[in-house]
Amino acid sequence: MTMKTSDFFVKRLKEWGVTRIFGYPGDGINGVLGAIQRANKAGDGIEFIQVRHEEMAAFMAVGHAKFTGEPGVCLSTGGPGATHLLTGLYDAKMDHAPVLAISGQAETTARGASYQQEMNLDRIFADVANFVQEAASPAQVRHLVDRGVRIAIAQNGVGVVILPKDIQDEEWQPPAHTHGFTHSAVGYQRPRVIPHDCDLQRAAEVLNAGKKVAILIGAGARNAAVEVVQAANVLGAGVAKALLGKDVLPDDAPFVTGSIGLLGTEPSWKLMQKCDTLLMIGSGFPWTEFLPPEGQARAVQIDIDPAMLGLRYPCEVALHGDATETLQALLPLLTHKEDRSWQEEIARQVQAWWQVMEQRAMAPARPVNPQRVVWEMSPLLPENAIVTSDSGSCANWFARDYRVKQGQRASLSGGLACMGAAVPYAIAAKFAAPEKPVVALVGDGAMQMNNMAELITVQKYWQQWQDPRLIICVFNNQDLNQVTWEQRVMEGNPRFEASQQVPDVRYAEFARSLGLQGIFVDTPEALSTAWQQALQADRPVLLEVKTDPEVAPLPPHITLKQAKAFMASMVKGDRGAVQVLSDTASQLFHKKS
Ligand SMILES: Cc1ncc(C[n+]2csc(CCOP(=O)(O)OP(=O)(O)O)c2C)c(N)n1
Ligand SMILES: [Mg+2]
Repeated sequence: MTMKTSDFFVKRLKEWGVTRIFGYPGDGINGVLGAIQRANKAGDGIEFIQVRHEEMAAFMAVGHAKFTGEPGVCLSTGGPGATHLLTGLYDAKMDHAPVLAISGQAETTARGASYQQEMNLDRIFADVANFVQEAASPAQVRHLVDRGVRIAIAQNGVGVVILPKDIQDEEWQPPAHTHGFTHSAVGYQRPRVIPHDCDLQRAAEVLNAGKKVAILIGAGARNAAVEVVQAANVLGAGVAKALLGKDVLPDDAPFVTGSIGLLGTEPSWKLMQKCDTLLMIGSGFPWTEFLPPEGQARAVQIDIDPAMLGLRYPCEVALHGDATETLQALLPLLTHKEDRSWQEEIARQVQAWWQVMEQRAMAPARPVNPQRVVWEMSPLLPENAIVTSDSGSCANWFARDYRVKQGQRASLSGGLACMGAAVPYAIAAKFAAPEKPVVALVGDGAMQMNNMAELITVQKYWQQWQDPRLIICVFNNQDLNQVTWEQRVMEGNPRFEASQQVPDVRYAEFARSLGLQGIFVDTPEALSTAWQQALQADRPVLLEVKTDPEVAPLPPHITLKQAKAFMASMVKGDRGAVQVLSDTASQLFHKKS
């Protein structure tokens, strides 16, 4: 029986286990959409989720990959649809999430003719993709799917298949058994990647010699939580978490110091400043100023990606291996540290830090303290909740005030730190786990940029979700606040009204206009009830909170240089800064320089 190349393409995606595609149509990709439609009619299809913008489709594919471990798939027409995908694909690349992008293209007969919507898409995608190829003949399509998906999975990166319109509609031709054709296959099994015994031995020697061991984990330690806890116990270590590894370990373990970095905690900062030994597991955490100064600590690193080894700290032993298997092989070689004083000191700091967090969250603000929004959410969240955060000051509160529990999942755009990912990630989470409640934390700027439009996608699909609870919590501070603070603290400039102020929008009302529930909060006392209401709702909820832009997302430590720059911005006539001075001065000046 003959079939179109697009029908074969969809069939092959099915064979790879693809069940859902996030995308947006256009004439450049209509052949493939027709094939999805035919497959669905035959009862053997792929679910197509229509988004508002292709960038959001790519973010959803990333969210799917992060929350399921399966490759996420997004689709666009050629030209503008393809360029819209690009930012989301960079999110996949930078957070090592496997994503396949399918893009349309002008007809092969029009290529090179400056035709409408015709671009050299393979060049556009070349930097972001681990594999990119435009089809020029139906016989190619089999290996393009196979390579695109396999490389995306195996390299935790981006595969892009570009299909010109005419190829999609041509009769499918299997590759001939003759010169000039290739015969590819479906399927990929992850290998065991374990370092040699001699290298494990060297690593154990370094770790056993240390008296003050710090462990840093990232998303690469996701399946190794049990082994990380065992290692921390044996070594008497503290464990700090890079942001993408926030949900790898719950925050209730006494030696878990929480997030690290500018958005991190003081115990994580101290852990790194005082340790004599560092064990990094599955993390590409970029800000090396938050790691021990070079020479202070002897270091061991474990990473499945050799490109990440020896990159952030000069480790003595760099182990190329899977986190779980490598730790399992390493654990029997470690000796139990008798002296527990280092870990006990860390536990004391962690305990004290949670009190600081509570005090900061409960401090009065005008009108609502944004830290309190997340602080009040945290204990109310069910143990199967998934939390996403956008980029902006809410990422600070997500990092510090959200006390993640065992079983919860959480993520955000980490490496790219791109605005606009929270709602599409949350939508992808709802499709991947419709039985779980999902919360997205979003700033008003990010809401206006593109998250707001995706509320329409929520409205379109929410009734399909077994558990309809999806809470989009908007921090309405009428400011691009994270950057306002960067302008103040990093540059020493006062807030620049023209670039920072964002219009006041009625987010809760907008949600209501779509048939979703809208809750508006402008007093701190109402927060707890609002969260409870949202968590009991029978439909998605937009929880809009009027938050105070003058609550500083202070880094865990602040350098004297930054403090001086901050002070300079005050005297240059920054109105908000005068208000904030009294609140933050004490936090600033008992920090190290
Ligand atoms: C696409 C993109 N553009 C710009 C930035 C720089 N940026 C980071 S946070 C931020 C402010 C976000 O404002 P909002 O969403 O209102 O959150 P707030 O910080 O006010 O809580 C900006 C502009 C970015 N990360 N991504
Ligand atoms: Mg804002």
